[in-house]
Formats: sequence, structure tokens, C-alpha cells
Amino acid sequence: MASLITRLDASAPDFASRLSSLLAFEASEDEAIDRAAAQILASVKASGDTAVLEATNRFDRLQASSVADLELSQQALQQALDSLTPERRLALETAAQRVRAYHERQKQECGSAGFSYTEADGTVLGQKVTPLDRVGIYVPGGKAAYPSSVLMNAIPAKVAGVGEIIMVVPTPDGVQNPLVLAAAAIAGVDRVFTIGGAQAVGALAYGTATIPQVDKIVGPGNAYVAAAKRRVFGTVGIDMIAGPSEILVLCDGSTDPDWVAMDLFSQAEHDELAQSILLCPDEAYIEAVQASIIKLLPQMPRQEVIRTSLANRGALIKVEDMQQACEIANSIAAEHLEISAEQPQQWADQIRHAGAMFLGRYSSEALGDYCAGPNHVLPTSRTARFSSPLGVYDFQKRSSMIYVSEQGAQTLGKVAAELAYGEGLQAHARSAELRLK
Ligand code: HSO
Ligand code: ZN
Repeated sequence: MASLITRLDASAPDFASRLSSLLAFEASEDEAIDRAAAQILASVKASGDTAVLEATNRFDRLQASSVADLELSQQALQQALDSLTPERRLALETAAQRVRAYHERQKQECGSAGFSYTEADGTVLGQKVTPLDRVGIYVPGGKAAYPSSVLMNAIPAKVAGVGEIIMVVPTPDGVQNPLVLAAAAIAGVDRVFTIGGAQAVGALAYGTATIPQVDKIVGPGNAYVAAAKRRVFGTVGIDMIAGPSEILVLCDGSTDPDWVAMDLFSQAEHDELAQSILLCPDEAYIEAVQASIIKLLPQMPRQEVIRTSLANRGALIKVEDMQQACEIANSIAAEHLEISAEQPQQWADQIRHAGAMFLGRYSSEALGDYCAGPNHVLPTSRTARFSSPLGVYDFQKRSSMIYVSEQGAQTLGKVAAELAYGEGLQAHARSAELRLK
């Protein structure tokens, strides 16, 4: 059997270049896909429901006679919830409750109340925070239809106070996913349309007679959905364009190697382009993890996906020490970082770039994917250098508040007029000066 996964040594002269080619991931912006998405968006913009219906019937092989027929009732969502086994329902409800509790805390702690302060002359300055009026959540159909993602997208929106949440989910051949619909019921999604693709993104962005226009579209999708989201940005807000899942495990060499191997599999099984990397100072331990990989892989139902992902983009990397592991982790800026070590906090203190950090041997990334509480929508492809997990703050916006007192207008008026003359803007200057005594 081949070695299944690349082995690297951080002290090798070619390490930096080998690591960077391993990390390189360009979201392929296929021009043909972009053109097709643009055409669909244009037709939805021009003919609304008619275009949505035509594209949905064609791509999802349906025979619906109106877009209204593609809406699911709250009763249908409730029925999906009732159809679950008690164990599954309890798990979904427990996850939702924990995700809600975490995001409630985030709302309290992240400045949702705004602020204001009063200056000596009575001028008051502040910031007001308001939730978005209406949000669209895109849920993929087929292979990546994750009920957990419904919770992760809808719950923070709900907690933020979004007025209405519209979910779109394609149902190719009319096949519904009851777990996805049950998650929508639990999360409090207001309306669900069984539409998908660029036509769903267009409907949400522009609005149709049946589908209301939203202010922001969040949620993952295939290449057409990503292309459509990029194109409607500006008309509506969008979240990030998510790349393949990534896990980086930083291990001191004392965790059961089977645990680490399975954690690497857990992201590798998402898709062939997912990335799973281990950083460890102990060569013998790396051998042990590799042996676990070879032993455990044949037991996995998704072994072909895992095998391809590990072969293409996986690596087991020998580092000098945990200190160096942290430095490399910062340069990778992974979506998920597990610190599987005795004193995880000590190493976490040195990490500046990671979407989510999982501290200690018991914090498997899978727990964060489903039910720990923090969001599983995280920055991928090194974007953790500048962006954050999806959160309540993504469903709120801020307005500046300015109250200038009569006295404040005297001092500010002179400053503003002086600068306005400097910019050659007479009306600005006069507007400020008219209020001077
Ligand atoms: N790990 C994925 C989320 C997910 N995992 C959903 C399982 N279900 C995001 O990176
Ligand atoms: Zn996952």
C-alpha cells in the first residue's frame, strides 16, 4: 500500500516551498460557470417567477406549475420534525439549544447594545446597532445538505433579531431531506422554498412576485451558487465564499494516534479537496498516526473521498518543537486548529490565526461541527488572517449617531468650514457657517 499521505520535515531546505504548494488553493473561477450564472441571474431579474419556475423545473426535474407551489408550509416543516426518531430529534434540539446559548452570549458581549457619549458642550456621539430586516439562507441539496449548517446559519440570524428568515433548498427530483426541514423548524426559519442554484440566489437578491427580496444571503453552495453570490454582492450582502474544509492538528505526541487519525479523516471525508494536516515534534508518533491511518481507512464508508483528499492535500509534518508548530500554524491560518496537547492554553496563547481552536485531547473538531455551540461556518483558505466565524454580528449593522449641540456647532462649524474651503466645497463651508453665531 502506498503511504497514503505526504510526510514532510520542517527542517528540510525545501519545506517552505512544499508547504506553500500544499496550501495553494485557488477557488477555480470557471468562466463558463460564471457566464451561465450571469445568464440565469439576468433572466430572474427580467422575468422573476417565470424564470425561477422554468430553471427549477429544468435543473431539478420538477413539474411545478407555480413558484408558490414550491413553498413548504410550516406544517410540512413540523411534520418533518415529527418524522424523526426520538434520538435524532433530541440530538438536533440539543445542538440547537447549545448553538443558541453561545450566540446569545455573543450578542451580549459583542457590542449589540451600541454606545453613546456626551461631550462637555452637550454634543452626543454614538453608534446604534440594528438587525437586518430579512435574510436568505441557501442550503445545498444533495451531497452537502447539512442540517447542522441550517442551525449554524439560521440561529445567529434569529438571535440577532432578523425580522424574517427565508430558506432556499433545492429538491432535485422532488426528494426532500427531512432532517434539513426539521432543523429549519427548530431554528425558527420563517419561509422555505424548494429552489436552488443561481435562480434561487437571483430570486432572493432581486425578489420576485412570490419570493421576497432579502438584504443578505448566507450559506454554502456549489460553483454556480458561489458565482451567483459573487455577482449579486452589492445588491445584497453576502457571507464568505467558503472553500473546502480544513483541519490542522498540532499534537505533542501523547494523544491516542487513532484519535488523531480519525480527526484528520473527519474533514477529509467532506470532499476530495479538503485539507488535513498534522504538526508534531515526535517522529515515532507520526509513524504511529500513519499506521493508524492505514489501519482505519478501510473501515470508512467514505474511504475513497478520504484517500483522495489525504493524497492530494494532506500531510504529516515533523517539527522541531511545539513552538515551531505554533509558528507554522499561524502561517497556515487554518479553518480548524486542534491543539491536542497537555497544556493547550499555553500554545493557544501563541496562535493568532485560526477560524476555531479546539483545546486539549478531548476537543475533537466534530463536536464543534455539530453541538459545542460556536459556529461551524468558519473562514477557510487562509482567510482566518482577516476574517471571523459567522456570528450574530454578521446579521447586524451599525449606524453612527450624531447630535451636535448649539454650542458644539460653533467649534465644529469653524473646523468644518476651514476644511471645506480647503477642499473647494463652498456649500459645505456655508452650511457649517450659517449655524455660527
Ligand atoms: N466541518 C464543516 C461543517 C460540517 N461538518 C457540517 C459536518 N457537517 C465546516 O467546515
Ligand atoms: Zn465537518
